[in-house]
Amino acid sequence: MSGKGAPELTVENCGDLRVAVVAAQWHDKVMDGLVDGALRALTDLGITEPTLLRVPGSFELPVVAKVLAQRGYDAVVALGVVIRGGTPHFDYVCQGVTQGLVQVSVETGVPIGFGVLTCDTEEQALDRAGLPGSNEDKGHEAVTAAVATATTLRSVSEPWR
Ligand code: DLZ
Repeated sequence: MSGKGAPELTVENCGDLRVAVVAAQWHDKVMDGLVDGALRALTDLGITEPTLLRVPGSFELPVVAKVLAQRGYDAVVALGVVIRGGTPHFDYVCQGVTQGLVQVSVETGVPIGFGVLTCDTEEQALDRAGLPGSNEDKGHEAVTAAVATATTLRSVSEPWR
């Protein structure tokens, strides 16, 4: 999957949204880039007081995302990095976190930004982490997508007659 074809999102009237970021701690250099990108995106959008929580690994992201969604946040952004090793563990962690986050989002109706990198190598992850020299900024993208979706949901949840 390449980053080509990504939309230029315009998100407006979102400064009042309550947004939480939950971030894993494995692969700290990559995570620093993802978290910085996410916080930069929130500042760009005028969202000044986000909540930032840390969990040990990506596998722990869905449970915390679910509680945040249930506590009234308008959008939650999950950040993590899973790098393939020599065992099938990679597949189980990737499957668990991806399916878990989709389930949380669909069951709660709260958009979850998917900022979890699943890479074969650390080099691939660094290239997507929004660091100096990276080609992509997935933390920033995940925030923008989640907030854009929250504004879309708000537009259909307000009474129109
Ligand atoms: C165990 C594990 C491994 C091998 N690799 C990663 C990884 O690359 N990225 C990540 O976020 N977490 C990893 N973990 C930890 C699991 O996500 C989880 O924290 C532990 O299995 C404890 O539940």
